[in-house]
Amino acid sequence: MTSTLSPAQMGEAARQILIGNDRGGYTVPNGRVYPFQWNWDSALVALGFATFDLDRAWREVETLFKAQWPDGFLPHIVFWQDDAGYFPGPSVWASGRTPPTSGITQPPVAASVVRRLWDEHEQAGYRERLAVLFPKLLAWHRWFHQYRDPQKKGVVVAMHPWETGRDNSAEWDGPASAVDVSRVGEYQRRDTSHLDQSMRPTKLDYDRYLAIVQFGRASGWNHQTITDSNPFRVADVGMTMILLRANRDLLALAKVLGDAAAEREIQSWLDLGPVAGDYLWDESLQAYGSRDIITGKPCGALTSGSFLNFYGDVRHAERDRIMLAHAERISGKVGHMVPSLDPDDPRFEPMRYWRGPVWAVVNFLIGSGFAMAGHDDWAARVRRDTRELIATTGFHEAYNPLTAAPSGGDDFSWTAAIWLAWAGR
Ligand code: 9WN
Repeated sequence: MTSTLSPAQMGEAARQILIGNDRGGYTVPNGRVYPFQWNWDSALVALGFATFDLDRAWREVETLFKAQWPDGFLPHIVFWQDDAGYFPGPSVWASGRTPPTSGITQPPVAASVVRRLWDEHEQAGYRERLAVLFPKLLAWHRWFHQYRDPQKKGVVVAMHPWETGRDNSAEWDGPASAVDVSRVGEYQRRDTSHLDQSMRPTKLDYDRYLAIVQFGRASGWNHQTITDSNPFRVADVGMTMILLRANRDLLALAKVLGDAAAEREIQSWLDLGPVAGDYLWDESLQAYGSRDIITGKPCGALTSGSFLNFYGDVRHAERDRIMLAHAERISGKVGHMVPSLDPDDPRFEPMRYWRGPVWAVVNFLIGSGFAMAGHDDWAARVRRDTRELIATTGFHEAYNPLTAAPSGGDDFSWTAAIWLAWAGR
């Protein structure tokens, strides 16, 4: 696919990807590499469906919530059917649930998606579906505040790099180095049989991923045990800002439904926003960043997650100015914003997954944040760069910020969805 396609042809190609990856009520991120339902992929994919099939969009989110656990937890993968093409599959997670699921979660974008479905599309006929989804969303957010914010700072503590959705970000290198990998044992990765190893996390990364899964599994996926003693516990700037935004959106939905008790509860979470902002501001980096809550140390990396402060509506005049100066500096180094790692960081690798490549979905969140904060030039820049990357190269998983070359899988559902809902509009 190249830029020779007209906008109408691009739209049709995007719709065909969603239709092709639809497995009946849920959409796989990519048929070969990721053959299950992923949490934040699915929610964002609903925005794409909403541009041509609103009922199907609501159904995507409803299907995801069918896998919610009784305590409100919403898993990062739902294994509606087994498939040997991905590792680790349901038998490794051993969640003991029906349907089988993983035991970790992912960035909570669902409430923000549901608010958009409600606000920007046909409402007639959807109020009852909103009323059914709302308590499920509320329960998931309550679960985050109960189990993932032990210090009550309004942050989200990720218990696994996979939870952040930014798997091998340089932020996790320090905290993950404390994870004991001596008893991981033999295993066979499947990702590297589909994709070039140079675009994927390393063997050491995978050993650590597996060791953390083994800890959770040994606990019987007991969320309190995980909160207290998981070997990896990091306040993630990305998930924190995404939950803050999602809480604002959930509050708006509580108002639609006239649920005053929920409004009060959600407002109490939002009141912690400035506390979270202070905790995640890294003085030596002069940027927002993640922080290891076991050692108390900042992770020391400026990533695309850092720019979600605007999306999270954590406002602070001086820090906002500094973040915009970072955007200016970085945009002078890469052809396409927003790289997943600062190109001035020695660990920057423009083709290796979350250590450099640009992700259309993250650009959508960052761009939306810039727009909400009134930084229209930056919002336009990020959207234009996303459009160019997709139009020039196709609907890939991610893109090299220097050359626009594709990184990872092709025919990617959420990239197609972001084209339909935002970048290609
Ligand atoms: C592990 C599906 C998912 C995304 C994540 C992305 C990648 C999985 C993997 O793919 O993670 O969850 O095996 O690499 O990092 O953000 O949800 O697209």
